[in-house]
Amino acid sequence: MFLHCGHFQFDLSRPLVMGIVNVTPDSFSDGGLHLQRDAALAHAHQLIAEGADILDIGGESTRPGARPVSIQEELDRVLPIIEGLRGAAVPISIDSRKPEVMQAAIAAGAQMVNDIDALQDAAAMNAVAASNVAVCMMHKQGSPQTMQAQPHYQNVVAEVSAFLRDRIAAAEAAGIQRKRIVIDPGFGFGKTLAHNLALLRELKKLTELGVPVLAGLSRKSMLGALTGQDVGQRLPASVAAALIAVQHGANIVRVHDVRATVDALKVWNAVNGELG
Ligand code: HH2
Repeated sequence: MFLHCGHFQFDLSRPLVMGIVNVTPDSFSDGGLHLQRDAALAHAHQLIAEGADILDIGGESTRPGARPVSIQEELDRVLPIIEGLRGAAVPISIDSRKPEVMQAAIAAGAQMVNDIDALQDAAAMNAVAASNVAVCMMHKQGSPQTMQAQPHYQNVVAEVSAFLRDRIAAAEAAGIQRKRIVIDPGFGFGKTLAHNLALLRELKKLTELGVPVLAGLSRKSMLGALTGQDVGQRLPASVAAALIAVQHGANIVRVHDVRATVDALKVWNAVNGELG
């Protein structure tokens, strides 16, 4: 299986690590845009040195109950980082659900769009279709403000899979080739602990849709629920979750702790896949 992100190509014979670079005031010392830019760029370069295969740049927190950010505010946060990473050794993904931000990010050099709304906005679909970038389409139930209120499914795995199948079809109909498409069950996005565990246990079912599967479990509250650890103490649980996701078919893991995840996957690769 292949993934084309702009001029980057991955053959997916080994799992990829997507490193998270948050450019939100709460994620770095709140010292204004300039300091924020320098801190985010330094962090991005560190993640590349640690072995990240893709960097995911986000300017809006999607945590349950998070405050929405204006288009301009999001652009002011992410564009300087994307521009600063032009020519980097790895593709840059823009984590946004705003078509205007996607478009500006692509123009600034992003090679992937990570959309938690799965391109359900026609303008977002068009922005990706009109380019050669990859896209990650994620499932969620409800909006980040309300999604954890009362998630409900008859069969979470079947429903998430059906949704993602429809999104793949819609993207292909809009002219986005399969080799550019990634899907994601959206751990924690309108899901109880039991829903998240069912999705992780049966992640293989999503691989049957024939496109790469991305799993984002890093530091999530489900790991807090399982371990009793605060968000800053969830590294061991996050590495375990990433490995389990890969074991169950994930092609890409989206993580904060790149070095630890890369090391864990080296062990996985040596036993199960390609060496190195
Ligand atoms: N999770 C978050 C954000 N973006 N994108 C994809 N494709 N999959 C995910 O699971 C996913 C995502 C979580 O958002 P946030 O609360 O902003 O935390 P962070 O970006 O630090 O993970």
